Amino acid sequence: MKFIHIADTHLGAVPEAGIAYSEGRPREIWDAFENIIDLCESEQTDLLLIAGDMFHRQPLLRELKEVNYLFTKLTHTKVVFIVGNHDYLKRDSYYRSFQWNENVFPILSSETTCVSFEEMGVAVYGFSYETREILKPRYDLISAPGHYPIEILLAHGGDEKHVPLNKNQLAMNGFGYTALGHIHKPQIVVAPPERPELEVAVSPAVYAGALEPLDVNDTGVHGFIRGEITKNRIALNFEPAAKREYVHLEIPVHGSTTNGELKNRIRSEIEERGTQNIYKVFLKGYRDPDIRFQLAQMDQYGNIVAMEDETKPSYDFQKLLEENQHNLVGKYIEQFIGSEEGSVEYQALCEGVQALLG
Ligand SMILES: [Mn+2]
Repeated sequence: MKFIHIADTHLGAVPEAGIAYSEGRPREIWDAFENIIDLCESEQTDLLLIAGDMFHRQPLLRELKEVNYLFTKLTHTKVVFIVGNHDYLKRDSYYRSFQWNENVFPILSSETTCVSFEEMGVAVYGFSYETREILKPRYDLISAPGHYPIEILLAHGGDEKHVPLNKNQLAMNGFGYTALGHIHKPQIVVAPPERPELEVAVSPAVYAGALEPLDVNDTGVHGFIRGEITKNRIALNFEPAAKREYVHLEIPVHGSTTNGELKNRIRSEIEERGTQNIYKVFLKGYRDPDIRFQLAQMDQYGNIVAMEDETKPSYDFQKLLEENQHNLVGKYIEQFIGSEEGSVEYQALCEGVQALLG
């Protein structure tokens, strides 16, 4: 059985993306979702698993119609989804009354429910959020009943307020695969055994991660999981797919760095890492005390969402020492002068002088 596992698509989100990409970014989130549907169709994937937070907030009726239209393009793939904490099942949620196409099997109960596909020998288990938070570690109590050759758990959560997870419990839950959502960084929680015939049976559990990154701190690659599972064996691959990445860029500054030089430096660093990506820039080190960095000038591609100037002024300590021989500043400089740039002593010298002069 071939499957694709996605999570946290957050349709309807308006992510921070800089001047260049902010306007188009909500559409890109939808396009990423549509690309997955097209991929399922072209590969004739058997099962598409969506592990919660398909929407960023309560879906509008017309948005469900758009999603359902995309699902109707699938001639072979069955779709199973649960609802997460972002798009949780409010009392008047459109999820509750919507009529989905016949290949779509939403699990819209807050009780653990099973969706089965006899022809594939597959059953998917899961539950949806009816509230923004679920504090109980409910997945600890769910194990595979063993009624079908292939049993999958579709799950959302893993932090303190959203169904805390216990890795050891997951590993022993008996499911052929636990398809996780909620944590946006793709990661393996329980790895599949490399040689299942030799190893104690463990149940693999994986976060697909957000299909597209949504937050400036959500750095690194994003995409989805492509898998193939039989009764006794599973193959899993993470497939990078996101159009953009958030990148945290540290730029070291020196005593001779000017605005012009800094601007060129940032441009070439961004060109090297990709102008399609979205950046948070940190300036580090000791700057010429005469220079003020003009941060507004530095966003040449319109893809910097935040800049933090963490530089400190570097002083001409010899000159300061001469001018302050008989006061505290001079006494302080005497203690540290001559220490190597980059050492703790040098840092103490710079920060202490800055504090004393301030
Ligand atoms: Mn979530």
